[in-house]
Amino acid sequence: MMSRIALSDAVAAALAEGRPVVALESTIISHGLPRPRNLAAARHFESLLLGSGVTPATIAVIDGVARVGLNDAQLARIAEDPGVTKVSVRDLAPAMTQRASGATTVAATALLAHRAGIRVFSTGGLGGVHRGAAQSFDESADLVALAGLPITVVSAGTKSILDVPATLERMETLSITVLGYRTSRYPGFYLADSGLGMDWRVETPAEVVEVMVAQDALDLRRAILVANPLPGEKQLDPALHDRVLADALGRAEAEGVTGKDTTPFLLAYFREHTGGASLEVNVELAANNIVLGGQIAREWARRGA
Ligand code: PSU
Ligand code: MN
Repeated sequence: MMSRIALSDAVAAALAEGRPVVALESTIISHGLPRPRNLAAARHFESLLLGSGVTPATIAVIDGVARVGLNDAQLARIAEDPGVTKVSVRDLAPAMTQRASGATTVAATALLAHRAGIRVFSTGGLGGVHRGAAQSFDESADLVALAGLPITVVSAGTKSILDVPATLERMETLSITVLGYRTSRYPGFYLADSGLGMDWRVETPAEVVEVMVAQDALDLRRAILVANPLPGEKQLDPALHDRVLADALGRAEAEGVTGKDTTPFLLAYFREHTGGASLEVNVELAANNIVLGGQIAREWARRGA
């Protein structure tokens, strides 16, 4: 297995020396953010970690090679090549055998990060249960993947384009531990508060690491979701949000958008109809999660756990 996954020299050295590493997904670059902002954002995300002594490991499949840690040309390829597809867990093996290039979702990124020995992963917002899933069965593979991988994922909650209460119910069923970071209100991606509560709250990266250690002691191989809201003053205007969301869902239905195209479609709709404000919020919340992921990874490395 390992022979099919290529670690960059920087990531391999950091892991071998017990230094902190944070995994980053690439679908947010290829399908979540528009060109050319996506490449600038991808570089910015890496620089946030490098600046605090943490090694970034952006993950993607490039010409059939599953790569953990990308160089700048590979980052640019993900950002700029329209032939780069969205690769989830089930797509990994055929993408590799057919020498395809794909940006990895949260699910596929978490899998490759875990196989490489990385414990902390920062993203924007996870996939979840889509609205209307009772009919369409559209539930992101992110949830099932995280249910089976011992990795700590920092995210700004569940995208408000999804059915957030149903997503929390599924995470309970799948036994994904949810920790509110300095909040008891489950964050709503573009919004600081989804309107739903959480059972567990932590105040520090060290507390997150204690939960990781306790889960390891129980041999509980499931993800820990650290739900990290944007500060209230940085969230999208809630009235604008609610209006655009209703329109976006209507357009998706009218245009017959389904399956893996749904999330990119809704995110793009938001961008166009908020005058780019949702884009700024998306970059901001991802950066916020990357900073916290770096702090957790540093604490994890410090404990030598
Ligand atoms: N969060 C973002 N932007 C994104 C995504 C999440 O801020 O583009 C991507 C992630 O890669 C996630 C995927 O895994 O959307 C979920 O897609 P789906 O709903 O098709 O599973
Ligand atoms: Mn889906």
